[in-house]
Amino acid sequence: MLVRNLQDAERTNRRVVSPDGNWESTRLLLKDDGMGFSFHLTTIYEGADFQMHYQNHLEAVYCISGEGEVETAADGKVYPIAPGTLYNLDKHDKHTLRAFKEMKMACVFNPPLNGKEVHNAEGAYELEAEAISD
Ligand code: 9YT
Repeated sequence: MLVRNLQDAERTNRRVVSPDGNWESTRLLLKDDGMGFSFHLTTIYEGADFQMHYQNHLEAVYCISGEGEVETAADGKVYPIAPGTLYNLDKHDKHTLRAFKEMKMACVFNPPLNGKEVHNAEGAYELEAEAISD
């Protein structure tokens, strides 16, 4: 059995702060844990408005708190985000995420992240990023 606590993890290098100033993410489960996915608690800062394109990953994102929207680039559709919303990038959808109020999100990535990923110029994560060490 593997048990971790968010407050404990936030005090380690599992907490990754994006250099773009849009978000931070505490990565509670990573590739090395062998679950086949990674699981993160992510904060999207109020006012964030940025594009992502996870060409190498699928991601499910569940909103715990806050308010915002996600827009898919291919068709311009805008989906409101509120507590209880789950959006899924099932087609590696290029998208823009906007936070009107700070949002707390639970995120699952397949394949799992290694640990230290931050977005590259295209808004994707590389597959061979460095792992974190506890
Ligand atoms: C919702 C989203 O994709 N935010 C960017 C951070 C990402 N969830 C992560 O690395 O945990």
